[in-house]
Amino acid sequence: KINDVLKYSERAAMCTNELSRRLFGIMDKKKSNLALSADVTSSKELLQLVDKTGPHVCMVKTHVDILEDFNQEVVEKLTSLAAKHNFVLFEDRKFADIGNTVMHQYSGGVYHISEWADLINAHAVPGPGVIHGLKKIGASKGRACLLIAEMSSSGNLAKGSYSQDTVKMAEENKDFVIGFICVSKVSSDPTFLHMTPGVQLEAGKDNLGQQYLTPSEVIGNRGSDIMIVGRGIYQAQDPALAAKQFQIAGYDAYMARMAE
Ligand code: S5P
Repeated sequence: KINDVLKYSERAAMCTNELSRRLFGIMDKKKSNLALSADVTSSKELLQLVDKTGPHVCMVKTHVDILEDFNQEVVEKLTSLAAKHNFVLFEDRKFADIGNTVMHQYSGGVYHISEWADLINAHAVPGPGVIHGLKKIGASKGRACLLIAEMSSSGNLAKGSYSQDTVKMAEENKDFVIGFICVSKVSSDPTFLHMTPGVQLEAGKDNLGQQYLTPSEVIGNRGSDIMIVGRGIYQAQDPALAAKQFQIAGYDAYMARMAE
């Protein structure tokens, strides 16, 4: 069997990393390859949004540093919602510094990200030291990391040999790196998760360089595993309904891919 025809449950069984196994398991159980990008700026709004859309998602991605009123209680409540709805919590911090600095940024400061986020991400630009620093903090807590192999924004520099070298860096750190932020299938290893931002029900762009693809393009044609949707859900009239629509579109695209 090649990667494309493996089910989530089969891929879960192949994973040695606890978090990737859990995430594939959630995708299978909830029939969802949808991640909500919960980019709102008030905690109340964030928690309401996550509670409403929780049944439809396998993961919630946060930018806690955009919250106007961040406090410890917010992450406690987010963690309870993650347990209630069974999803993975991903803090989109995009670490991009030397190992020693990212260790502090991950564990300390105001946010203590390593205490509550299951998943984080990092740019590969500093070299493997960034992964080694993050791993020192996160691995023993059962956390994991994605590397940003590609970006969705126009004119970005993460392409060609940079993307390829990022994949190599992930392969060399498979105990902690479980996949990629990317817009194409960058690895054929079925234990790596490909996660793609820049998704709306219709293709297009915003006025600051973001480029949107559809669920069927991302999951069906490009072979990504998880689609990350922000404004397509939280700016909709009815975010729960929008989440449900994305869930169905993404899962249908996965089923169609399996049937090919
Ligand atoms: O290349 C990227 C990587 C990320 S993680 N492009 C992105 O847009 N993102 C994030 O995905 C971005 O920070 C935002 O939180 C989300 C996309 O949001 P949307 O509102 O455009 O769907």
